[in-house]
Amino acid sequence: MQSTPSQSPDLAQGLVTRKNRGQYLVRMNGREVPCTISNRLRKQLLYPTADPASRRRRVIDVREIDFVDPIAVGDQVAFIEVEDGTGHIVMVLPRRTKLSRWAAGSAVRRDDSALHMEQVLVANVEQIVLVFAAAQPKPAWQLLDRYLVTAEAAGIPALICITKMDLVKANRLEAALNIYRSCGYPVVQTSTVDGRGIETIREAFSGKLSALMGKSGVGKTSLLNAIEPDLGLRVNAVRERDGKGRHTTTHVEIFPLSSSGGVVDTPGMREFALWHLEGPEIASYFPEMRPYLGQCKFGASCRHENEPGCAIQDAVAAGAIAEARYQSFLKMASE
Ligand SMILES: Nc1nc2c(ncn2[C@@H]2O[C@H](COP(=O)(O)OP(=O)(O)OP(=O)(O)O)[C@@H](O)[C@H]2O)c(=O)[nH]1
Ligand SMILES: [Mg+2]
Ligand SMILES: [Zn+2]
Repeated sequence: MQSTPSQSPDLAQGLVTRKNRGQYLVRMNGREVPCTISNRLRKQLLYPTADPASRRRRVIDVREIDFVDPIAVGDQVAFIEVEDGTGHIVMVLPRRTKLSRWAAGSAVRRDDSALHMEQVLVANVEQIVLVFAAAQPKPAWQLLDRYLVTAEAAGIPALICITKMDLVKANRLEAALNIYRSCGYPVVQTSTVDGRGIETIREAFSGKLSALMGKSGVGKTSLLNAIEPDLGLRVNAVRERDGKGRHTTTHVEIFPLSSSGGVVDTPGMREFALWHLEGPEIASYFPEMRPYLGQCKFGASCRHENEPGCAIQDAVAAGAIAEARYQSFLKMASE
């Protein structure tokens, strides 16, 4: 094992906010230090992430790992400062959370389990903010359910933000939103037109690293601008630089907030959402289903579809689990 930064006074520590082709921007005390890592460290860091089921464990050739970067945006890294103002990363600190997908290119190498590798898109996210509009476009609850499952699977708290509240009557969405509240998810309703909820959402973003998820047009940029003037502009500028067809290269960048938190906009979220989930396992990512797990007649083998004596189906019939949420579960479990 390598020593910790505190044992090595010559090491600096910072947050990876952005990266591009082996170059990492590391934020430390408000300053951004361009950093690199050695190929040797690249291999060392990568090795432990190879599929543990593989009996042919080996260090993977550097040329094969171009697409699987051992350092993710959001990582805390220790680095040696070089005289020219750049840095050399020597260690990645343990991750508290990660949002991942399979590495691009792994599908063509399915026969070689050593290449079934996880690509961490963002590390250490502390909160996922799911942004949906009250109208224009109207809320897609099934998509919200998918995002919530993603957050649950990653072990990251979720917050639901309903924007454009000025476009609907205040109680218009209460029935739907109460379902989510009763599952334990906080809901904040905002409008950048009349200003409601902005102070609440600003506080919710403060002091932590948040990932935004939400379709185009729901008002993410407007919301960020309301929280902090020009933050939304910075996020949008990056999107333009990136272009629209960004389904392969997923550009991820952390935007620091003046409140000491940060925001990461994650354009590729949709595709990797359920990257490692299996059918029945998904029920455990619906908090309201958890109390019933293990109580079905067929135990752990129950798929909660049309089996007799299913505790989940009984709870749906009794109104203890919302029908709409159960339908979302069935859809996800059958994929
Ligand atoms: N009435 C109303 N309109 C809003 C509100 N917030 C945003 N809009 C409008 O909704 C449209 C889309 O807003 P954006 O903030 O650009 O949406 P976005 O989620 O950033 O969209 P992408 O960048 O494409 O992902 C714009 O025309 C905004 O003016 C709101 O609270 N109320
Ligand atoms: Mg935007
Ligand atoms: Zn069941």
